[in-house]
Amino acid sequence: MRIGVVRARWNSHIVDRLAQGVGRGLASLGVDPGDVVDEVVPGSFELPMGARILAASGEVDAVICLGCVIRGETSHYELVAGEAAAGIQQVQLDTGVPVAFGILTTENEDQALTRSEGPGGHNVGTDAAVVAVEMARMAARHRG
Ligand code: DLZ
Repeated sequence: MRIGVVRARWNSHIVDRLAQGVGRGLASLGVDPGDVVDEVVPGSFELPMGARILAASGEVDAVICLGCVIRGETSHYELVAGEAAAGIQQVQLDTGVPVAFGILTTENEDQALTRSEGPGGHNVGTDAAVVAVEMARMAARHRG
């Protein structure tokens, strides 16, 4: 199984933690690191386009999008987060390649740290890895 990971450069200190969670999640599910295609895009707004490029390439069985949009830091919060979510859904429905939503949308940086494996938290990147593999396996089972 080959997995594409598209990361936003915005809030990279948080997104890097999500990427580590993805790595651990994929490894625990038996995905070889050599079968992971990594790409970086400027921000979460560009994640759907990055996902579409990978999904359409035929190189990967699923894509994981990683980003972090913090409300307190942007007046564009609703726009960036909403367009990223809608775009990702559109890409997976249009291409038939599963795209996992690993974007943190939080009120502040503390919440983002907790959800990327801060104290008492978990890692949303790991969740996204599990989703990507589950959906890729489902797609493979039903491929005609
Ligand atoms: C412009 C912007 C702002 C204000 N905030 C964020 C953010 O919190 N998280 C994120 O991933 N990206 C942000 N961006 C950048 C946009 O996603 C996009 O890269 C630019 O608007 C250029 O299209």
